[in-house]
Amino acid sequence: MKIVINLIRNLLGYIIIALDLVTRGAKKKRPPEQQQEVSDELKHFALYQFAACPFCTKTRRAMYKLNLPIEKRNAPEGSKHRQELLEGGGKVKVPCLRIEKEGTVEWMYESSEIIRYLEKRFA
Ligand SMILES: N[C@@H](CCC(=O)N[C@@H](CS)C(=O)NCC(=O)O)C(=O)O
Repeated sequence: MKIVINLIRNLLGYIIIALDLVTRGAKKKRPPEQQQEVSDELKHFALYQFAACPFCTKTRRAMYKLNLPIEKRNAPEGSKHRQELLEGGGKVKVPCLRIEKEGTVEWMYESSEIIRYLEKRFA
């Protein structure tokens, strides 16, 4: 039964990914130097995610629209990224944005909060 539920969940997840791909439109354009600055800043960011998670798709969509090349780290069962997420953030829940600044690390959960933060900082 669990297999069937996971299958349906993944199928829906991939349908949402496909819908996102065809409706996402254009990404934000910045002058090259400004985009380079943003990209450099984003080297301290990583998004822990599952490929077919709808909350992750929503977050990736916002990242795409804001033109934010943030490293994505898949965290399936048994992966080292899942272990990092558990040990660093305290729970396995995605999406989670890892933000490193001045030697400290923040683990931000909740897609809406992550998107709000990125929009405020990079829009
Ligand atoms: N309210 C959260 C929901 C996130 C959520 O439910 N994520 C699921 C995946 S779609 C999860 O991480 N579940 C834990 C697990 O599957 O181990 C958000 O908007 O980010």
